Amino acid sequence: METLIISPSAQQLKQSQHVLGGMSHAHEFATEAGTILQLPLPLLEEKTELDELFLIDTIPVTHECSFPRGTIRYSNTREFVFGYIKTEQCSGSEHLEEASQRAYRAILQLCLTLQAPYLLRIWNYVPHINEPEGMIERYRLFNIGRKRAYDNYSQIIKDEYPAACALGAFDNTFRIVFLASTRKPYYIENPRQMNSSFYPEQYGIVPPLFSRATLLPQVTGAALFISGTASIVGHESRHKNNIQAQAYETLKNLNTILTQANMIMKENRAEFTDAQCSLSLNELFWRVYIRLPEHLEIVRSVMQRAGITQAVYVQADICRTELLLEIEASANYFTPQSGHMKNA
Ligand code: 3EB
Repeated sequence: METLIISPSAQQLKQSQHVLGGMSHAHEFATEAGTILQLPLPLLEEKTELDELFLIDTIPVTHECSFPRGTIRYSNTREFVFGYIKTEQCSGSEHLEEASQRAYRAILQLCLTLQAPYLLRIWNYVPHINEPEGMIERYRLFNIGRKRAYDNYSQIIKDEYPAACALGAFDNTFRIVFLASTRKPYYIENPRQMNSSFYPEQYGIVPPLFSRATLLPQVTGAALFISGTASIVGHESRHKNNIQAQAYETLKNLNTILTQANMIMKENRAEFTDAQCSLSLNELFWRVYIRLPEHLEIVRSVMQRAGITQAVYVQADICRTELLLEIEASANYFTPQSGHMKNA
């Protein structure tokens, strides 16, 4: 069985480790290997470990092809595929709803073809996400396209969805990044938040489809992917115009999601080969999306008070206009035998 390890840098690759792919904020990325997406969002703080890389213990093969409206690039092994699809969204180009549906169908078809039907994580970067196109907000059009594609592929995706995030992009490139596996993850919800597929229609006639986290059992423990998480309780946005209160509410949600993951680890010890069954907030790798750069200091001090230092802060628009930040995280649970250092 292959092992996927999440890492914030490619500095200390072991002999047997290869970069499957990942996301980088670094201006230049040293290795040509794998599929690396340079995130086009402004970085709010310079630091050394800026990446979210997926390392793998077999040699991946990388493919890139262009099609009339964009490119798809991916790297895969027998058990994993990581890739992205990029589409230019210029004036007069296809409607976002169409673009979203077409991109999602391409991803789902690829995963089906590669026999890696379980999407673990999707990152969506939608140009001008809060702006209307015609009468409807672009995020809502994006949601319509996503659901149409998922409905077309109900043989591989139904009722349970990958962990995800949806942010704005400041350029005209619509990017969807994905990680899929041959193995099925646990899908985790947050008891403080409504399952997004049941959101009422005030947020759009078609709901966003994602779970709050996914947890993949591995020989070395598990990989955890926590979705973009915001100041939402039930289905309602909380603390309009109050960045500090939104940051605290978001951390409460994240803490609850992590507790759910830790619980699954405890309840399924055997499957997780006796891995450490509890991670704390400071052992995760964090990415914090902030709408207004001037809020950086307030958000960072809330994070630091929660003991979180391994965080990358970037500027992005959030999918609901009243939300001022969104936070996501990933981490490895390790077994004592796996010979890995802890995340932190
Ligand atoms: C929320 O909880 C905030 O549309 O894929 C978070 C994660 C959010 C994923 C998505 C949206 C998405 O509804 C927004």
